[in-house]
Amino acid sequence: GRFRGEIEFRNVWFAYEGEDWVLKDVSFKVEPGETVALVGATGAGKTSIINLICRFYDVNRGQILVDGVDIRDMRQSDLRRQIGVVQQDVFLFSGDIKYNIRLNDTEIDDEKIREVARYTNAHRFIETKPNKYDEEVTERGGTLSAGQRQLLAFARALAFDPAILILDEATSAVDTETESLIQDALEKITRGRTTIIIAHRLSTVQHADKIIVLHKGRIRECGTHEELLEKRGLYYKLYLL
Ligand code: DGT
Ligand code: MG
Repeated sequence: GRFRGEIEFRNVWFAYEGEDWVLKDVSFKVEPGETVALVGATGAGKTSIINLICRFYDVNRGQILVDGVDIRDMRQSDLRRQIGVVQQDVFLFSGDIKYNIRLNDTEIDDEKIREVARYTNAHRFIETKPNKYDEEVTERGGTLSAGQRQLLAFARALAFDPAILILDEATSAVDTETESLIQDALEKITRGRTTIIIAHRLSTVQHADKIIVLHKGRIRECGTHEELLEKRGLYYKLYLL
């Protein structure tokens, strides 16, 4: 069945093969349906947290639980369906637009593909292509602009109606027109899902239920936008920049 979407890090330590600690004793909990923002300077460890939730890597010490279960005890296929990820770099496959939304999951039929493309505001640009949903793209994008690739990435991430949505700088490389299309869809897209947002622009994270501030692999502060401003700590400094 569908996950509830609770995420918990318990004393997580992580290093990439043979290197220094990238995450040091990181603990936090995200309730189902909450929106949490991860902020911090470049190299602070934000994307590494995402890499661990998706099990691109495993923790060295500690535990990551989703709905109370250690993700190492879960099936990769469940994790893949229940966690939708949009990153700054979109990976495309040579094939048509439909394939790039559903990938190898043949249970996502044409109707479902259209539905999710409408939902994420990708449908409009797809309709402008000569072959519409059958338009061929290449790994490098072909006729698609950066913004169009990003809209496809949103459609792909949401195709399985995931309980958890992760956005890592998902709009930082797109044109302003695409950004407003994404912004328009964002409230609808994140409703009813646990959402983790990473964005350099702090204006997009200030409405999060909770903001986690990372500094050199450790959690330095955690709270709402107002609480963190009042604290006059690291978030306050980042916000003033
Ligand atoms: P950003 O995206 O520039 O704002 O930075 P973060 O906060 O996303 O940082 P992150 O997690 O990408 O990097 C944390 C540290 O880990 C940093 O020293 C670079 C290093 N690192 C990141 N990805 C990899 C990787 O794939 N392999 C290795 N060996 N190191 C990595
Ligand atoms: Mg990053």
